[in-house]
Amino acid sequence: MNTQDYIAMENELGAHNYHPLDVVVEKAEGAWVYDVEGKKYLDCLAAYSAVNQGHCHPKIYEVFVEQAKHVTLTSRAFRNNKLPMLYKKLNEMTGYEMSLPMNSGAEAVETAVKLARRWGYDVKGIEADKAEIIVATGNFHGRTSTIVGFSDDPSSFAGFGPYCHEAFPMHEYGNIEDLKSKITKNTAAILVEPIQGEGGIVIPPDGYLKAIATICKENNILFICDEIQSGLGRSGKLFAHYYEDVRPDIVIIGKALSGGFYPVSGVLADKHIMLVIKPGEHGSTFGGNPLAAAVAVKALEVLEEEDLVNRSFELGNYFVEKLKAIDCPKIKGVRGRGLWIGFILDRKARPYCEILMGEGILCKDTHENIIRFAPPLVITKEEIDWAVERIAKVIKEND
Ligand code: IF1
Repeated sequence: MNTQDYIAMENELGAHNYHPLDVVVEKAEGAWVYDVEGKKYLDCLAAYSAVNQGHCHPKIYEVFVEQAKHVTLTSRAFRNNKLPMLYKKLNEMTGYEMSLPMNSGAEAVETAVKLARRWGYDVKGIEADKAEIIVATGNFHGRTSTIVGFSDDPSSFAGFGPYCHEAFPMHEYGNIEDLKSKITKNTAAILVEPIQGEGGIVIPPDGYLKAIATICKENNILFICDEIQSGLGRSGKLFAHYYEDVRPDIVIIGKALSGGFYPVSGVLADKHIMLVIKPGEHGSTFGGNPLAAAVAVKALEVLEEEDLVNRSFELGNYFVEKLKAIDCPKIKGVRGRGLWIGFILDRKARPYCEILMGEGILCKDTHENIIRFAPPLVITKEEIDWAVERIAKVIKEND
């Protein structure tokens, strides 16, 4: 079968809930993927930052296969010898006293919502069923019906209601005065991405996160940071909120937590928050399974062993400077933190993604006119040079 055969089968038999590029990937390694015709592409999306460690990282693969020979899943009705090691690794690496493991990012966000509400009722004393969590315009936190219910993007929420909007007041991302105006006696938490990914790598004004932390402290409100995409090295620091030296009450992680081998996500918090959820009140069949835990420990170790966070910082700055040096009026701006870059055009970006695919670069547009460049953090300077040469050529030579 060739590319067209796979596409035809997918269109005939699969739900049409995506509009992917017409590339059929058969193999992937490091920063590169290979299609069914053997053509290679530099991956500048990294599965939306789930493969920060590079595709099919050999050390994570080794742990994945070895653990799969022992035990993969017992449910949480029993204990296993790998989950405590993940708790320990996350505690040592992040400083949070506890973690609660889940599978998808959305499940971890839902967990944070439940944790904050329960804390609001049991600790803050909010009236039953009145807890509010303030969210931001332009947010993306996943696709469950609760989560899309507090999105302001019609492509996420339209046609999937009804919703409980009063439970999720919305403030303008970056606008502290607007945020303050949304606080009530029922506010349990404020939930933000420290940098908005889907919004097109939107970096908030300096001091925004610090101001949220201060407001939360002054008003007995939990500060929740969704680091599912921005975390684990993507932004050039372990967490993007480190740029403002704040310590959120709850941090949500996922994606690169497994290096792309397995859905692993989680919530980090200290005991006085985490323990408001009692035994039997939350969980999932696969949450915290030994295969997920073993893979996640190794994925975190690889980030450290290969110094991928600093690599992201340094090579991200290099990539941004090279893109800014492209002299072309179609480019309205380049913004980013670490190897997480928004390339802003004055026109629709998707056609350029398709032309770039022909040049051997895979990337994804967002919000019409922005191309995201977010390669695996193992990319080399030479590969960045190779990519920028082609990006410049494609942007200049195509209207
Ligand atoms: C898709 C983008 C979309 C996330 C943040 C939670 C989640 C995500 C900050 C939910 C997931 C993924 C979903 C994926 C495409 C990608 C994405 F923002 F990264 F670009 F959709 F907007 N918080 N983001 O970024 O995690 O449940 O997906 O594991 O839906 O195709 P998930």
